[in-house]
Amino acid sequence: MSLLKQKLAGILPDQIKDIKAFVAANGDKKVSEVTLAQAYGGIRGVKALICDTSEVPPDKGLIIRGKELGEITDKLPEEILWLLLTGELPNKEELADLQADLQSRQDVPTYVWNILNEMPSDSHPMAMFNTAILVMQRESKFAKNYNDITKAEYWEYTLEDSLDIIAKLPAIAAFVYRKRFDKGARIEPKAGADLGENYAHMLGLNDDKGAFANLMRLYLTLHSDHEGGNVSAFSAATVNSALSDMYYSLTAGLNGLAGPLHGLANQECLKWVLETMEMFGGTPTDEQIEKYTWETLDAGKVIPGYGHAVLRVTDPRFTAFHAFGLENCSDDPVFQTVDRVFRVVPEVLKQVEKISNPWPNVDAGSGSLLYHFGLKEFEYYTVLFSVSRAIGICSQSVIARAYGLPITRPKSLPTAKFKQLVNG
Ligand code: CMX
Repeated sequence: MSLLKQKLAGILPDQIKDIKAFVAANGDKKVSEVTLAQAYGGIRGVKALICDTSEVPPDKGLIIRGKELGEITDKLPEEILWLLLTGELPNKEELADLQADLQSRQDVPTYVWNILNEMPSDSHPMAMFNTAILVMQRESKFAKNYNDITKAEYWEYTLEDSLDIIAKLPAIAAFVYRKRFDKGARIEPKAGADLGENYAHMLGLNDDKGAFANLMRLYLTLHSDHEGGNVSAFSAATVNSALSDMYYSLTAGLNGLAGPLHGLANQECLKWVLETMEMFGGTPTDEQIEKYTWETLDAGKVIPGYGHAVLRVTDPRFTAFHAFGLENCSDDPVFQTVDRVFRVVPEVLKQVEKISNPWPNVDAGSGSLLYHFGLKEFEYYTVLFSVSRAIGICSQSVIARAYGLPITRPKSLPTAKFKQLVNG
């Protein structure tokens, strides 16, 4: 048994007992109320979901298992996976065991390459990536064993599927890139490389100094989890609550990530930055950025990479990417533009009354760093986000199955019934 599974088998029973007792003693206590505006407003702020892997306080941003992001940006994605699942960072032996386990699972079935090769050449990279995951559903150990296992064992098979998927995603994502953008033959994984390093290697971009591998590690760490209510995590959790296996659940979540108001914003954001540069013939001045920001808003469009449904401060994930940019590509004109946009756009958005949060989110800067290292096909960026988000979605699902959370089923009402409720 892997050390991760041993660890979880050791800690979960007490956690489950504690939760059962907590709910039994306090089940009728009120924790949230729902206003009509919330019902018609994307259920914002209603506290009705459980997520023990991470939390996003509006004034702080992402906290993973009690650790603020600034404390863990130097960690490997594998360490973050362990942290999300167990609540602790792994020691050296545990990390090595997890890495060896993932490496033993990284072979991708040949039919995945065949199916990707047959997809239309103008397919969106996210459609290719999600198709590849979904077509592997036949490998699900949860689905294969469902009729023979007890509810108490669900988490173990969800963990098995999760590790199988997470281990394969870098190779699949790298192939989607090389295939979709005519970059040449598929590159085999590098023996002994960690997840981020291997992903960078298989993408096949020039990385003499290893800085791109570092960016991939950071990228996979920063996007991994963002509590339970975001579209990708919530969609995946809802599907998983029906006991659909991880292949079905993860693709459901990642299909949500493919939307322009969620993960696709990173591609939109770089597009907006490059448009600004093209319009003004190079790195624009503050005044030019301000002008283009107003033009975008007046045209009824959003400024991608800015605003957030929960956050009310600069996203610490943006801060981490920004720090990486200052260290690794401060003389790059695209990064310089992102830096300038960061100075100007919040001041403009503050003047628009309806906007709750004028500050940059995770997507505002990451594209410029990828662009710097030659990953210029911004339609691909949400795939990168997905490889990382899979780590959080899978972790949340393992925990949810361990807690035995039931099928998700909030109550909906027709507008006429809401009118009756409000008017008495
Ligand atoms: N530019 C222009 N208008 C914006 C805006 C922005 N960056 N952020 C919010 N607004 C607008 C909203 O569109 C909304 O307008 P309407 O009432 O006319 O529809 C209004 O301000 C109020 O929105 P809000 O309460 O501030 O924000 P929401 O919780 O409704 O939406 C988000 C949050 C992220 C969808 C929104 O800020 C947005 O569209 N940002 C740009 C896209 C983006 O960067 N998305 C990535 C988010 C991170 C992620 O999930 O990956």
